[in-house]
Amino acid sequence: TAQELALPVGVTLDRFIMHSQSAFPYATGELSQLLRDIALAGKIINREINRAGLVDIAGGNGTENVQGENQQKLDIVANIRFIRALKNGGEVCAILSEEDEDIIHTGNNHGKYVVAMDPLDGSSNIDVNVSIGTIFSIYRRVTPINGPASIDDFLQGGRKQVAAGYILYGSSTMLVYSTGDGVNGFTFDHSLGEFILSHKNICSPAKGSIYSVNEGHFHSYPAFVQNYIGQCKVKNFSARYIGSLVGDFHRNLLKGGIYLYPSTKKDPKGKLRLLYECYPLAFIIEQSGGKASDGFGCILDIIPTSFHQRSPVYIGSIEMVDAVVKA
Ligand code: AHM
Ligand code: MG
Repeated sequence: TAQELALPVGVTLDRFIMHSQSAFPYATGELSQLLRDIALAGKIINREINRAGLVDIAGGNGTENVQGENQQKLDIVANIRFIRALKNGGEVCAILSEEDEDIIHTGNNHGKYVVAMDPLDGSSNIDVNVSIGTIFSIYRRVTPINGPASIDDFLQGGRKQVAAGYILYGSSTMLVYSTGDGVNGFTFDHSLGEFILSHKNICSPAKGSIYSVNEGHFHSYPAFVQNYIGQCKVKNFSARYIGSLVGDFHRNLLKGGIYLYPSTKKDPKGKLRLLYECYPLAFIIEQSGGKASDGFGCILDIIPTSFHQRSPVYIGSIEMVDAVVKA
């Protein structure tokens, strides 16, 4: 496997992708190219985010950006940039985005892949200079090549993902992804303009002592979740909640912990979206040895029915996820 083809930390993402390609079940290179396109989109969004604090100043001057677009909110900008990168890359025939009701046809009908994504997650943190992220999920299309993509390409189910990952725009910018052969993390080196392999073969610790949940909604959570939060307090666990799924997930992946977004009385399916928030992170957590549940079964086994459907999610260290379900 690619993990066995040892590559040292410090190699570039391009080198890593090239090296791993030989281990892909279908080594035609298209998935490799698609991963490079996503990395490029991540770099572009990273650039936009880094100057976000200046946008209002520029906007005040009535300026437009280089493409002649009016200055827009960052999540919209990220959506546009991502779609453009995937269109130009050519491997993707259609995209599902949190920002758009319907799927977006790229015009690349020969493309073998579809991508579901949340281009900029953690919207409440965008304007206050706190970590945000991009989440993506990749499927091989099931509709015939050279024709249009359809809903069937996106509703294949979480186990059919061929790759998934996220980009975290934090104190460093990181790309973390899996093609079903373990999880690897790459840190963006600004001076080189490259993602560098920094976190090789990430393994989710089986136990943890961090819990991440919006406790303000405690009284509307199901009894088992309230019980579990109670257990965390008895055990003196640390509460850590950024309100950016990617950031909270990433911390818990590295340190051991659980992220919870339960159902509430008002939102029986919780808040997070199955196709481009829960599935991709569930893919990553399982690939790293952790677990993702909706309180009943594995997130990846949920049968999808619509583009923007929601699901409760309990995700992270395997023993913690098992404990919440039993609580
Ligand atoms: P968004 O897609 O509108 O940004 O919402 C998703 C975000 C997650 O990143 C975060 O974990 C969660 O919403 C926070 O929600 P809440 O403010 O209800 O705790
Ligand atoms: Mg989101």
